[in-house]
Amino acid sequence: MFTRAIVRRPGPDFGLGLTTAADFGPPSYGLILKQHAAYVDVLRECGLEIEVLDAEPGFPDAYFVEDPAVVTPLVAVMTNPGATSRRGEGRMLESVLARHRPLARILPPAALEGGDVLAADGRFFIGISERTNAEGARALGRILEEHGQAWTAIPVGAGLHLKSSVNSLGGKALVLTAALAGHEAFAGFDRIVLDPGDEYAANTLWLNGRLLMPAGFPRARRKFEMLGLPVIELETSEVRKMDGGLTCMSLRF
Ligand code: CIR
Repeated sequence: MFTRAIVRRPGPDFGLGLTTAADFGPPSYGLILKQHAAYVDVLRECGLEIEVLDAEPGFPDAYFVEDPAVVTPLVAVMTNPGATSRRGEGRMLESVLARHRPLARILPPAALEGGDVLAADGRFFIGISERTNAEGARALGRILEEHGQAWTAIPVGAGLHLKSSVNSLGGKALVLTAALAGHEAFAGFDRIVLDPGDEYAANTLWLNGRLLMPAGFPRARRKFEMLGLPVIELETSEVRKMDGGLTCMSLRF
Protein backbone atom coordinates (compact mmCIF):
# COMPACT_ATOMS: atom_id res chain seq x y z
CA MET A 1 0.00 0.00 0.00
CA PHE A 2 1.13 3.53 -0.73
CA THR A 3 0.46 6.08 1.99
CA ARG A 4 1.93 9.31 0.61
CA ALA A 5 2.42 11.23 -2.60
CA ILE A 6 4.29 14.37 -3.56
CA VAL A 7 2.94 16.51 -6.39
CA ARG A 8 3.79 19.96 -7.71
CA ARG A 9 1.36 22.45 -9.23
CA PRO A 10 1.99 23.29 -12.88
CA GLY A 11 3.17 26.87 -13.31
CA PRO A 12 1.90 29.47 -15.80
CA ASP A 13 5.01 28.73 -17.91
CA PHE A 14 4.16 25.00 -18.22
CA GLY A 15 3.61 25.37 -21.98
CA LEU A 16 7.35 26.11 -22.34
CA GLY A 17 8.18 22.58 -21.22
CA LEU A 18 9.76 20.02 -23.53
CA THR A 19 7.37 18.39 -25.96
CA THR A 20 7.21 16.43 -29.17
CA ALA A 21 3.39 16.39 -29.26
CA ALA A 22 2.84 19.23 -31.70
CA ASP A 23 -0.44 17.75 -33.02
CA PHE A 24 -2.63 18.36 -30.00
CA GLY A 25 -2.81 22.17 -30.15
CA PRO A 26 -1.74 24.86 -27.67
CA PRO A 27 -1.96 23.91 -23.98
CA SER A 28 -4.37 25.74 -21.67
CA TYR A 29 -3.19 26.80 -18.22
CA GLY A 30 -6.73 26.99 -16.83
CA LEU A 31 -7.47 23.47 -18.02
CA ILE A 32 -4.26 21.90 -16.79
CA LEU A 33 -4.85 23.37 -13.33
CA LYS A 34 -8.34 21.84 -13.35
CA GLN A 35 -7.07 18.45 -14.55
CA HIS A 36 -4.20 18.51 -12.06
CA ALA A 37 -6.56 19.31 -9.19
CA ALA A 38 -8.84 16.41 -10.21
CA TYR A 39 -5.79 14.11 -10.26
CA VAL A 40 -4.78 15.19 -6.77
CA ASP A 41 -8.35 14.62 -5.53
CA VAL A 42 -8.29 11.05 -6.89
CA LEU A 43 -4.92 10.33 -5.26
CA ARG A 44 -6.46 11.50 -2.00
CA GLU A 45 -9.50 9.25 -2.55
CA CYS A 46 -7.05 6.37 -2.99
CA GLY A 47 -5.97 6.96 0.60
CA LEU A 48 -2.79 8.97 0.06
CA GLU A 49 -1.63 11.87 2.18
CA ILE A 50 -0.59 14.44 -0.40
CA GLU A 51 2.11 17.07 -0.17
CA VAL A 52 1.41 19.72 -2.81
CA LEU A 53 4.48 21.77 -3.74
CA ASP A 54 4.32 25.16 -5.41
CA ALA A 55 5.22 25.63 -9.06
CA GLU A 56 8.87 26.46 -9.73
CA PRO A 57 9.24 29.49 -12.05
CA GLY A 58 11.86 28.78 -14.72
CA PHE A 59 11.28 25.01 -14.54
CA PRO A 60 8.22 24.46 -16.73
CA ASP A 61 8.44 20.63 -16.50
CA ALA A 62 8.92 20.52 -12.71
CA TYR A 63 5.35 19.31 -12.03
CA PHE A 64 6.46 16.01 -13.60
CA VAL A 65 7.91 15.17 -10.18
CA GLU A 66 8.36 11.52 -11.10
CA ASP A 67 11.46 12.23 -13.20
CA PRO A 68 13.97 13.94 -10.85
CA ALA A 69 13.67 11.26 -8.14
CA VAL A 70 13.01 7.56 -7.63
CA VAL A 71 11.55 6.63 -4.25
CA THR A 72 11.88 3.01 -3.11
CA PRO A 73 10.85 1.55 0.25
CA LEU A 74 14.36 2.11 1.65
CA VAL A 75 15.96 4.97 -0.25
CA ALA A 76 15.14 8.05 -2.35
CA VAL A 77 17.44 8.44 -5.34
CA MET A 78 17.96 11.90 -6.80
CA THR A 79 18.37 11.31 -10.51
CA ASN A 80 20.40 13.22 -13.07
CA PRO A 81 17.77 13.85 -15.77
CA GLY A 82 18.93 13.29 -19.33
CA ALA A 83 17.07 16.49 -20.30
CA THR A 84 19.49 19.26 -19.33
CA SER A 85 16.66 21.81 -18.88
CA ARG A 86 15.34 19.58 -16.06
CA ARG A 87 18.55 19.22 -14.07
CA GLY A 88 17.71 21.85 -11.45
CA GLU A 89 14.42 20.22 -10.47
CA GLY A 90 15.96 17.74 -8.04
CA ARG A 91 17.40 20.48 -5.82
CA MET A 92 13.86 21.59 -5.05
CA LEU A 93 12.69 18.10 -4.12
CA GLU A 94 15.65 16.94 -2.04
CA SER A 95 14.71 18.60 1.22
CA VAL A 96 11.15 17.26 0.93
CA LEU A 97 12.29 13.69 0.27
CA ALA A 98 15.00 13.83 2.94
CA ARG A 99 12.20 13.95 5.52
CA HIS A 100 11.03 10.51 4.37
CA ARG A 101 14.05 8.51 3.17
CA PRO A 102 17.87 8.49 3.21
CA LEU A 103 19.06 10.02 -0.07
CA ALA A 104 21.32 8.59 -2.77
CA ARG A 105 22.36 10.29 -6.01
CA ILE A 106 22.92 9.52 -9.68
CA LEU A 107 25.88 11.60 -10.88
CA PRO A 108 27.07 12.52 -14.40
CA PRO A 109 27.97 11.03 -16.81
CA ALA A 110 25.19 8.73 -15.61
CA ALA A 111 21.77 10.09 -16.64
CA LEU A 112 18.42 8.78 -15.55
CA GLU A 113 14.80 9.95 -15.31
CA GLY A 114 12.23 8.36 -13.01
CA GLY A 115 9.82 7.84 -15.92
CA ASP A 116 12.19 5.09 -17.02
CA VAL A 117 11.92 3.20 -13.73
CA LEU A 118 9.12 0.68 -13.30
CA ALA A 119 8.55 -1.26 -10.10
CA ALA A 120 6.47 -4.41 -10.63
CA ASP A 121 6.06 -7.53 -8.55
CA GLY A 122 8.89 -6.62 -6.21
CA ARG A 123 11.54 -5.89 -8.83
CA PHE A 124 12.63 -2.96 -10.98
CA PHE A 125 12.84 -2.49 -14.73
CA ILE A 126 15.00 0.39 -15.96
CA GLY A 127 14.52 1.73 -19.47
CA ILE A 128 17.47 2.87 -21.55
CA SER A 129 16.00 5.78 -23.47
CA GLU A 130 16.89 9.20 -24.82
CA ARG A 131 16.78 10.39 -21.19
CA THR A 132 18.41 7.45 -19.38
CA ASN A 133 21.76 6.06 -20.44
CA ALA A 134 23.32 2.68 -19.66
CA GLU A 135 25.51 4.28 -16.95
CA GLY A 136 22.36 5.72 -15.37
CA ALA A 137 20.67 2.32 -15.35
CA ARG A 138 23.77 0.73 -13.80
CA ALA A 139 24.13 3.49 -11.21
CA LEU A 140 20.53 3.08 -10.07
CA GLY A 141 20.91 -0.69 -10.31
CA ARG A 142 23.85 -0.60 -7.89
CA ILE A 143 21.84 1.45 -5.39
CA LEU A 144 18.90 -0.95 -5.71
CA GLU A 145 21.19 -3.96 -5.22
CA GLU A 146 22.65 -2.38 -2.07
CA HIS A 147 19.10 -2.34 -0.76
CA GLY A 148 18.38 -5.94 -1.77
CA GLN A 149 16.36 -5.13 -4.92
CA ALA A 150 16.69 -6.85 -8.29
CA TRP A 151 16.62 -4.93 -11.57
CA THR A 152 16.68 -5.48 -15.33
CA ALA A 153 17.59 -3.00 -18.09
CA ILE A 154 15.17 -2.69 -21.04
CA PRO A 155 15.82 -0.72 -24.25
CA VAL A 156 13.01 1.79 -24.87
CA GLY A 157 12.32 1.77 -28.61
CA ALA A 158 9.31 4.09 -28.80
CA GLY A 159 7.82 6.70 -26.49
CA LEU A 160 9.58 9.10 -24.16
CA HIS A 161 10.16 6.80 -21.19
CA LEU A 162 9.77 3.12 -20.32
CA LYS A 163 6.55 3.92 -18.43
CA SER A 164 5.12 5.56 -21.57
CA SER A 165 4.74 1.95 -22.77
CA VAL A 166 4.43 -0.38 -19.77
CA ASN A 167 3.00 -0.14 -16.27
CA SER A 168 2.05 -2.41 -13.40
CA LEU A 169 -1.54 -3.53 -12.90
CA GLY A 170 -0.67 -4.93 -9.48
CA GLY A 171 0.85 -8.32 -8.65
CA LYS A 172 2.06 -10.16 -11.72
CA ALA A 173 0.00 -8.15 -14.23
CA LEU A 174 1.29 -5.52 -16.65
CA VAL A 175 -0.29 -3.32 -19.29
CA LEU A 176 1.98 -2.77 -22.27
CA THR A 177 2.17 -1.81 -25.90
CA ALA A 178 2.50 -4.48 -28.59
CA ALA A 179 6.08 -3.32 -29.19
CA LEU A 180 7.13 -4.34 -25.67
CA ALA A 181 4.80 -7.31 -25.18
CA GLY A 182 7.30 -9.89 -26.42
CA HIS A 183 10.25 -8.70 -24.36
CA GLU A 184 11.74 -11.64 -22.47
CA ALA A 185 12.04 -9.62 -19.25
CA PHE A 186 8.24 -9.59 -19.01
CA ALA A 187 7.78 -13.29 -19.83
CA GLY A 188 6.71 -14.24 -16.30
CA PHE A 189 3.95 -11.59 -16.19
CA ASP A 190 0.28 -11.67 -17.19
CA ARG A 191 0.32 -9.17 -20.04
CA ILE A 192 -2.55 -6.93 -21.16
CA VAL A 193 -1.47 -5.81 -24.62
CA LEU A 194 -3.01 -2.59 -25.95
CA ASP A 195 -4.48 -2.25 -29.43
CA PRO A 196 -2.66 -0.10 -31.99
CA GLY A 197 -3.71 3.52 -31.43
CA ASP A 198 -4.20 3.00 -27.68
CA GLU A 199 -0.52 3.24 -26.73
CA TYR A 200 -1.06 6.33 -24.59
CA ALA A 201 -3.31 4.24 -22.32
CA ALA A 202 -0.21 2.27 -21.26
CA ASN A 203 0.50 5.15 -18.89
CA THR A 204 -1.92 3.95 -16.23
CA LEU A 205 -1.42 4.22 -12.51
CA TRP A 206 -2.23 1.24 -10.27
CA LEU A 207 -2.78 2.67 -6.83
CA ASN A 208 -3.98 0.89 -3.71
CA GLY A 209 -6.32 -1.43 -5.62
CA ARG A 210 -7.60 1.09 -8.17
CA LEU A 211 -6.53 1.78 -11.72
CA LEU A 212 -6.26 5.38 -12.86
CA MET A 213 -6.33 5.58 -16.64
CA PRO A 214 -6.48 8.41 -19.19
CA ALA A 215 -9.99 9.17 -20.50
CA GLY A 216 -10.83 8.33 -24.11
CA PHE A 217 -9.63 4.74 -24.53
CA PRO A 218 -12.78 2.56 -24.38
CA ARG A 219 -11.08 -0.57 -25.79
CA ALA A 220 -8.35 -0.37 -23.16
CA ARG A 221 -10.93 0.29 -20.46
CA ARG A 222 -12.84 -2.86 -21.45
CA LYS A 223 -9.65 -4.92 -21.18
CA PHE A 224 -9.03 -3.60 -17.67
CA GLU A 225 -12.62 -4.15 -16.60
CA MET A 226 -12.59 -7.72 -17.88
CA LEU A 227 -9.86 -8.34 -15.30
CA GLY A 228 -12.15 -6.92 -12.64
CA LEU A 229 -9.98 -3.83 -12.10
CA PRO A 230 -11.79 -0.82 -10.62
CA VAL A 231 -11.10 1.88 -13.21
CA ILE A 232 -11.06 5.64 -12.65
CA GLU A 233 -10.73 7.72 -15.83
CA LEU A 234 -9.00 11.09 -15.68
CA GLU A 235 -8.78 13.84 -18.29
CA THR A 236 -5.17 14.23 -19.38
CA SER A 237 -5.49 16.34 -22.56
CA GLU A 238 -3.22 19.16 -21.40
CA VAL A 239 -0.49 17.07 -19.85
CA ARG A 240 -0.47 14.90 -22.98
CA LYS A 241 0.34 18.00 -25.01
CA MET A 242 3.51 18.19 -22.91
CA ASP A 243 4.40 14.49 -23.42
CA GLY A 244 3.27 13.60 -19.89
CA GLY A 245 0.68 11.34 -18.32
CA LEU A 246 -0.68 10.01 -15.06
CA THR A 247 2.40 8.41 -13.55
CA CYS A 248 4.64 11.43 -14.19
CA MET A 249 2.74 13.86 -11.99
CA SER A 250 3.38 12.25 -8.61
CA LEU A 251 5.92 10.42 -6.51
CA ARG A 252 4.12 7.71 -4.54
CA PHE A 253 5.55 5.84 -1.59
C1 CIR B 1 9.63 16.14 -20.64
O1 CIR B 1 9.76 16.06 -21.86
O2 CIR B 1 10.55 15.91 -19.86
C2 CIR B 1 8.30 16.55 -20.08
N1 CIR B 1 7.69 17.52 -20.94
C3 CIR B 1 7.41 15.33 -19.93
C4 CIR B 1 7.88 14.38 -18.88
C5 CIR B 1 6.95 13.24 -18.67
N2 CIR B 1 7.40 12.42 -17.61
C6 CIR B 1 7.19 11.14 -17.50
O3 CIR B 1 6.64 10.52 -18.40
N3 CIR B 1 7.65 10.51 -16.42
